Amino acid sequence: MKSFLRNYRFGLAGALAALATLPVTSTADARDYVLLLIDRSGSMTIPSAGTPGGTRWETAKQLAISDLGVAAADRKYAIWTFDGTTHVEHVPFSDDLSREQAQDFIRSSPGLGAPGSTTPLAGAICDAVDHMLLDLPLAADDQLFLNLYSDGLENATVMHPCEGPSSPDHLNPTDPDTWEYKVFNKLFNGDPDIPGRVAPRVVANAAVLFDHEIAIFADKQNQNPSKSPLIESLLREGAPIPPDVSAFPSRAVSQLGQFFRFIADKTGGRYRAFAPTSRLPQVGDVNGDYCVNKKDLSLVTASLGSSVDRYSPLDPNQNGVVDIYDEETVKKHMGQCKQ
Ligand SMILES: [Ca+2]
Ligand SMILES: [Ca+2]
Repeated sequence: MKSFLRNYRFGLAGALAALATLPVTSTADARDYVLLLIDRSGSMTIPSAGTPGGTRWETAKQLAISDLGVAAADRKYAIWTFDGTTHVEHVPFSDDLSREQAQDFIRSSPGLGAPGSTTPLAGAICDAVDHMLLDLPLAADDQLFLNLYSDGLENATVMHPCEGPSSPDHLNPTDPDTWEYKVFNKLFNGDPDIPGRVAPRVVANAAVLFDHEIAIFADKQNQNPSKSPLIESLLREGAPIPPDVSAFPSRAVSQLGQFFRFIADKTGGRYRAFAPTSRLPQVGDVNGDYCVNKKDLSLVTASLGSSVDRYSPLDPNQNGVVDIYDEETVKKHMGQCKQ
């Protein structure tokens, strides 16, 4: 089993490495499809001190609004949430909202509604991938982005091809019963039951709203399991506590975040983790100082035309090239800072 896992990972790594050596083929008429998938489960009501509004839910919405500030040649948006046992399609691609209209929708009331209930994470990811792969009039150069905002523990996907128990460490894609295995496969090749060995079509950008307390308290679960914030968040969702969760060591809880890192890394996307006190990113900031100023513009201007990895901060629109739209993103947010 371990050798299979090793081969699986090396196979993907090899495919991605081969892709990285290819010339960038982005064309002027290529279109981006960005599906924002936001966790609306009950645990998203947990306080998040760094955010105006004060909850993970508000943080997730602010991150989505910020990510919508990225300029691109031709970009279409869909906005989904998930809770209960399925996803909710608030804005379909066919509405053809501008990025400003999409931002306004998220800010609006009732907009995305309010969080509550359980977390059908696996089914929501798989449904989103299916929608993009099967329902869109895709051209070869079109890019597909799945922007996921979640605090992330699957506990409610039922009667679904991606249904399954949690992997004990959330990182073992070789156990064909688990939801992680099925989500990996769905992202990598469109089929939840066939291990991915080809370059993924969908780029997953994963933002995880993480609570360091979970890892700290998880070590003490055997002594006082009811005090675990992770378990309390599940109880808040009205979800049963899966046996593997009640037995989580802190290492494994940390690997919950690793699941999101894994899907982002292996699909060429971005992984970001936010603790309750984390500063949120400033769109247009390419040097990591949380402000947009002439330094950012100089960095982008000096690199115009350069090929970069899609997770490079110099490439906000993630098309693998520092282009005039990246420059536009910086200019549009000039002077803005995140505290
Ligand atoms: Ca900056
Ligand atoms: Ca770019």
